[in-house]
Amino acid sequence: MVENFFLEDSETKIEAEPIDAGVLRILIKKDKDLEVEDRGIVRAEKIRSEDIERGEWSLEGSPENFSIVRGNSKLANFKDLQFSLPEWSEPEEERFDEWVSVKQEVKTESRIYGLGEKTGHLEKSDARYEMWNKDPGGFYTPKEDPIYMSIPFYILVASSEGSPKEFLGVYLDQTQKSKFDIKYKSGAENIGIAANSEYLLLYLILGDSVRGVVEKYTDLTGKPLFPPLWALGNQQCKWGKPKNEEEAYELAKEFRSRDIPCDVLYFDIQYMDNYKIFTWDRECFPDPEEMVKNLHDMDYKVVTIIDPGVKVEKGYEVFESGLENDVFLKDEEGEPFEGTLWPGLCGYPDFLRKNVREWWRDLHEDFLGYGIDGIWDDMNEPVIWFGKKEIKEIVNDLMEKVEKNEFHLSDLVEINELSGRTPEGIVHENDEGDKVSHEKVHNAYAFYETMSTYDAFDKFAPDKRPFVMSRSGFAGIQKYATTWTGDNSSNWDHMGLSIPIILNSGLSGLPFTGADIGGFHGEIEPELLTRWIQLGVFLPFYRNHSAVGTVDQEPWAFGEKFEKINRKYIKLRYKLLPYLYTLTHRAHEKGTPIARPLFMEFPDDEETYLIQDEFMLGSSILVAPVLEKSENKRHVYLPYENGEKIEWENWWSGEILESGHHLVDSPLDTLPLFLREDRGIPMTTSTHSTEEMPDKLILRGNLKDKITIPIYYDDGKSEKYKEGEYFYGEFIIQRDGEKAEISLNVENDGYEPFWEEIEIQLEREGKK
Ligand code: MIG
Repeated sequence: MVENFFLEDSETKIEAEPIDAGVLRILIKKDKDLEVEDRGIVRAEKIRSEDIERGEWSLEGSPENFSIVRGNSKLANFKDLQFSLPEWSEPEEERFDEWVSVKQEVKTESRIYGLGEKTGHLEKSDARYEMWNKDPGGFYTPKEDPIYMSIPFYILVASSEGSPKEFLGVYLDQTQKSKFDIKYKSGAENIGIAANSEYLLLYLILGDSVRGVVEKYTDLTGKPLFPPLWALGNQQCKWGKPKNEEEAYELAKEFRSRDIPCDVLYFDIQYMDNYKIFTWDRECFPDPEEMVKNLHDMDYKVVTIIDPGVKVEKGYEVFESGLENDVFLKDEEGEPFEGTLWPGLCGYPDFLRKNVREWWRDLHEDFLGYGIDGIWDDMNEPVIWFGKKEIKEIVNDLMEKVEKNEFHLSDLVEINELSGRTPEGIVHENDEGDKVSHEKVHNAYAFYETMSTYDAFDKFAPDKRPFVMSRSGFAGIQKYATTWTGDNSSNWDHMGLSIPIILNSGLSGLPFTGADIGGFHGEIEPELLTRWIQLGVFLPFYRNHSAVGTVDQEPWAFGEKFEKINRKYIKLRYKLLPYLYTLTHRAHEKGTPIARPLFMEFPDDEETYLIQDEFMLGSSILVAPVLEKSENKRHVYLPYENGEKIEWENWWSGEILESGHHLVDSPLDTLPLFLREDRGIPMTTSTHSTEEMPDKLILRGNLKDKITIPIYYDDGKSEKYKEGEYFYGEFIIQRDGEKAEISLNVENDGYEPFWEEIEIQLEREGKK
């Protein structure tokens, strides 16, 4: 039987509870009798095992300075516990008045990863990070913090001479504003952790590898959803396009006539009637049901955007039923809070409450009923440009200043800065009827929203695998939604930045993430678009998207020369689908990232730990995208495995390169790509969309001795895989002198695989 154990002094108490052999829950609280509010993020009850020996773990020291010990080894050391804003923090707004903080002592040479969707480097040291979901207002700088999403989870990799590396995950299970100082202002040997709260609730996660820690973390916060196969295809989006039904068909036809595979068309806010959610602009889209049907007939899927703000308007059905069901957030006087978003003044649903989530779920009945395939939940940080009361105050204030002749231009600058800052005095109500300030719930707003959007599929499209995409999020959102990195920019820096963000998201439980390919904000150059498409092919989620008013960036936008290369790479994406799908299924089952930092696959190779311009897709392919303009040769590092040199195969030439540094050719039509020694991937030929599966399986491998190639396959669109209707097997390719022997171990044959023919590609040394 598990028992809790604790440390205390006259004021403070630290309670520890082993959840399973590798997970310890630690609660640090000022007031001993304090009850912690459960926000429903962690599913400890799911993994809590009964036969944990408490004897393995102990707490040593005093509440101000304590260590966590297991067996004979000290796993973590925490010190300087204080119940105030720590000295390493920036000053705070008054409303965030109560703080608790602690420092985890770490070795200066230790490395820290994760922290979800954060800008900056792959390795997170030497910086501070804030967890407060925020739309940075249309675009962000490569150092912007915070941005849309908060995942208060990091992975520490510690190494000391002569002893094996240690891996530790630390998750702060609190949705309040929090802060992390990674070996920066808190000192080179510390990680500062602070929360706007009167307690700290931490989970320590042990693993013998980065992969192990991530997988455990997703035991705790939930396994990622399994997207339908089409969501791995090419997805086309642009704000403002298609602006009407005809344009949608034109776009759909254009991909086909240009022989560029495409699976999904997105409808951004232009489809709505005056930005009223769950409506259509009937002049431009007279019969959306018919349009969706027609697009389905052309083998496209349709995803529509939904914002959280419900326009305050008499007679507007969604608003009226919202009032009737009392779903909106309130102000301190208990009146519905009103704030501005695209339609003007809006009410915001209080997703914290179950009945509100059910109300939201039910709003999807029509859309899902007539076949819409995916829902894109945007602006759910939530964005509130201004509260109604704020607007009144600002206007009065300005009027007064103008009358008194005290108006300065800087007053307008100040207003601009106020825009998008979460207004004060917003109140939620929980299922028990208690009031909860928005400050405590803010970071999880999108989490609760997507929980409900996800449920809509169960109810109104039970035959479909849910597809929900969300901009904001919190730890655990992976159960309900896929995410993207928001409003990036069309420049080379942002393309490079997308790699560390996506890799760290994967290490934080979000394996299925992408950035707007081509960049959202600003005008793209042809060469950058091509390089970005090449990169996007190897990242989990592939969507081309850009802002209204920017130059078009479809794959054909810049003429034949570029289109040809773009086509080749998008087709390569489709050829890789069996591999991508197998990886995506694994991510769903285990939480294992799809795109991986090199060190995850080559933990013994010290050089890999800071590399952020290369990554592994699964464990077989190393991707070294070109991230600089006019770079016809690229420096590439090919890792060592277990301290040994291995042989990497250049994907394009078949040439064998040994572990180490190389300069490789990278003309515009070449993204440097390498197959790892004794690894392989399942591939196929390309088709126009995932609706049509080819009948050929291609096994491509870099064979030295023996390769194992797993492959997962199912209908790609339903939930039947849960009842065993899937195929899973492993091909084994074994060298036997000059020959290779191939066998297949089928583990589950609940679904007919797509191939009728298998082609084996094992050529090396340019013999392709
Ligand atoms: O205020 O719906 O990040 O992808 O195109 C901007 C319009 C609102 C922000 C999203 C972006 C989307 C845009 N939205």
